[in-house]
Amino acid sequence: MTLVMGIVNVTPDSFSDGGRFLDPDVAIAHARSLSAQGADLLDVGGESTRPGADRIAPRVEQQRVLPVVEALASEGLFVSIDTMNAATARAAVDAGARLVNDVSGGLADPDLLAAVADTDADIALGHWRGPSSQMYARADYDDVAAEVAGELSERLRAAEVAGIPRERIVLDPGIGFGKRGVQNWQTLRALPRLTAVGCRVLVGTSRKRFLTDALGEDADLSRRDLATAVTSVLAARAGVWAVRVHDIPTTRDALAVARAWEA
Ligand code: PMM
Repeated sequence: MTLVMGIVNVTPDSFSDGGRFLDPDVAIAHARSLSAQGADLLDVGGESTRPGADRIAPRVEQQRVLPVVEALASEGLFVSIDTMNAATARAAVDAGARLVNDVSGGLADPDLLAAVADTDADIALGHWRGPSSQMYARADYDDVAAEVAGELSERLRAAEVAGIPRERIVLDPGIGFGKRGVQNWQTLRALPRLTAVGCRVLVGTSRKRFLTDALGEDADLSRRDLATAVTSVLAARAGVWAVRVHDIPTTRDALAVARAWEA
């Protein structure tokens, strides 16, 4: 059964919820409510990856996320840390995180893979072609599906060489990361190619801009949760392990309906 990962952005500037949960107590309360709504795991992030975003110091990132990770993990919740920094990954695992979610697939910080290898945590490796400040600088592909699968296989190999066994590795095609509109749809259509690699796969489409290709340019954020639920169901049918979403009830309902259809 596909798991639902709830998004907890402790940032001032994430594209759909920036600034809403910057206070740790507000972020913790939000995460608890996502859990009560049925999120299977909670992805806590302190650095926005919205297109154009600048990097922040790991110290600032840790001030934002560590109190939240610690509080949620101490309640027995399954916490993932969304970070590209080895030091933050290490500190978050010490605070109880069980999954390190690196959208850069270990490329942004050359120490991250070895840092995770030293722990018992799992790792999600995202497909990434450079920082958010230059999000679309390398969004050129001859065959986006093949290139995403090929580049992720290289990151998988790098993680294994660093000492992380395959059972602890999750692959993520990085929807919206270095990919423009149609390239995201082509990547999603080819998800079975990624699930065939044999690792667990994670997919995040939630509220992302490419959804307006289907909904129309004027589809604001409030109209994107249903579209997210549909793409999440289609991803589940392609065999993914988890979907990363903001709105838990809509996606959970959609997944339940799809399961009833298939039962
Ligand atoms: N997308 C965002 C942030 N973190 N992590 C993974 N594994 N996959 C994603 O697609 C992903 C991610 C950006 O979205 P947000 O700003 O709404 O959190």
